[in-house]
Amino acid sequence: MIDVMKSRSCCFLLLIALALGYSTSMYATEFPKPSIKDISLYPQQNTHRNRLDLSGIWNFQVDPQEQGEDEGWFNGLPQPTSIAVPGSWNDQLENQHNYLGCSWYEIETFVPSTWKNDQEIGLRFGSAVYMAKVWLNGQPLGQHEGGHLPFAFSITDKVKWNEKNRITIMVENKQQPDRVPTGALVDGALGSQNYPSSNYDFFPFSGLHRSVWLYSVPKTAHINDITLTTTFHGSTGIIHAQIEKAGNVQTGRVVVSDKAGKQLVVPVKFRGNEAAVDVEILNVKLWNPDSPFLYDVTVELLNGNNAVDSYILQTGVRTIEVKDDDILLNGKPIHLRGFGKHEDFPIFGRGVVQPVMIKDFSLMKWLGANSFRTSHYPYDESVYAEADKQGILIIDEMPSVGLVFYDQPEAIQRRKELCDQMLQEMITRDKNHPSVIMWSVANEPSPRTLGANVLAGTNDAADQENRIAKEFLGDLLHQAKRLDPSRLATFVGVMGGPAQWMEECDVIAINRYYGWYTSIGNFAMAERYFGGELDKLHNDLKKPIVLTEFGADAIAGSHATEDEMFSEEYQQKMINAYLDIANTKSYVSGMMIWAFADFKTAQALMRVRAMNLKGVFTQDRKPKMAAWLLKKRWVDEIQGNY
Ligand code: BDP
Repeated sequence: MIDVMKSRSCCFLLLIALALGYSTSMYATEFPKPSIKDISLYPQQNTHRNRLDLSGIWNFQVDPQEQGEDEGWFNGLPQPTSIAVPGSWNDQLENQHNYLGCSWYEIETFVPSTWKNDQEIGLRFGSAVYMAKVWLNGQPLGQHEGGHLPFAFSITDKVKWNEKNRITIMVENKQQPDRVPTGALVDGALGSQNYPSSNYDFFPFSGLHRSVWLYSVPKTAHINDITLTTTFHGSTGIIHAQIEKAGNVQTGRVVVSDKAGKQLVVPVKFRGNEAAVDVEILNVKLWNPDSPFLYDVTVELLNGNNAVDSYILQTGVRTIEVKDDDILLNGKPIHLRGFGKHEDFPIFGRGVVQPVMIKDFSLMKWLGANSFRTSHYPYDESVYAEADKQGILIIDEMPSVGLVFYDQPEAIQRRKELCDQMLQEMITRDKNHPSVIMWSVANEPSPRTLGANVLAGTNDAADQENRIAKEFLGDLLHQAKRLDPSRLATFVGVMGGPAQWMEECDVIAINRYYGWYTSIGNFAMAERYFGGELDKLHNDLKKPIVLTEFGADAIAGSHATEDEMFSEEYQQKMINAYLDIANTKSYVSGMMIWAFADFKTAQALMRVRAMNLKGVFTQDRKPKMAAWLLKKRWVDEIQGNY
């Protein structure tokens, strides 16, 4: 499947290049790229598999002159300091907040000797923002581009037994226009108006943001990949399992069990390395936000009667589709009530903080939310597992924020290659979570006319930009549907962006800021524009609409008796007004407030103290007035339906 995608996207890139009169050039790689297949099954500890979390204090050294590779720092850092992993480096060490250049991490560890016999060993990084090169015992393992998504290398032949192994990773997060997310763009929407300069509105936190795992799987035979999809007919549920394995066994079994201990066992027969089975569940308990019922699905490889490998997933039986103006979960219309969020917390930066993750779910439940979008990148794996358990729906967004289609063809082509890779990585990683109902392939791809320093362009230039944008985004949407026909696909449209770009989306997802960036302080005008635009969009595109962002900055504790920006009252009034208008439009299938909590940004005139203050909670999760409003509206509203 991945090969088909690759060839399609190559054709697409070639077409762009030919249309624009440029020749294609491949980017040279000195270090091999990891295989995307290796991230499909999260490291698991069970009878047959092992894992060792390398989170903790690592050695660290910045390398602003980029001399480390020449000087062989992969054989030992010359002057290391300490750093915690996971966690962004920016706020752990003084004078590094704005440093985005090369930095080196190093740790020494034994590999458990019990893994020596009949185990294949891997090394997996959950997220290295943005570009990473990895060495084991001074030998290059490979490189990976793109933060927020995992990568893994097989290290079986390189492990030293009964002595320490040195793992070294060099990471850099330079903001460049041909990267995804898109870095500094002279005439981007944010222009060079922020520091550090990027074409997106969150701080470019850098480093190892998620766990690093050593893991092992049985060498003679192991499961490489499992894809679960579900459906139901009447009261019978079906879990369809597609399995890929390596090694010389030809049989296996799938065991589905519920919490009461009831088990269904279906034998598996491989043809080559692949097999597919359906497990039928009578009197199925469907998964939905009111009752997020999960089944354990255990896949085993058998040698005779003996299991030689196993992997356990939890899944919920549910369907998701669009019909006319509705999003249907299990055949019933669903209204998304939720937020756009960020992974962001003081000092941790974008590093995973599990108490905050749990707190966020608790707060979402407290105010009656049923959904969120992983703006603007896939989140830590633990977030999805929790959403599965708690019945929270996710729009899973890849890191393609700040895309433009009017700069150098080479840059557009390179971003497309990266988007293709990231889409495959995201779907490979997250495809088995019932909570994920929709893929978002981009946030606010922007036309040139929204740029900060735009000079008038020609009509031809605008036509060309539209053509490229539609093909670029259309191809990503098609790829998402091809890789995963069981979910919806969309991208999030920017205010002022062309509606025609969104024609291929299953759901129209838009961000709107009437009353904030336009019609400032004028609620009546904001309401008129907003309502009018919704009707027009629906009339043109005839699909359900989800507002994926709307809101206003509010400084916690700032109050006003009249409409005044940055006061808590203004934020609350604006959110209330948008929700009221949406309630009058039957085609609006969701309202997601921007944002869940205040978060760190680059420095800019619009961002006091380098913070985006549109959170309904503060960065340390204290409610503003808007949170109480939502609780009132949503907890009342949800009585009896999800
Ligand atoms: C939207 C972006 C989001 C920003 C938000 C804002 O999608 O990342 O943080 O605007 O300006 O355009 O607050």
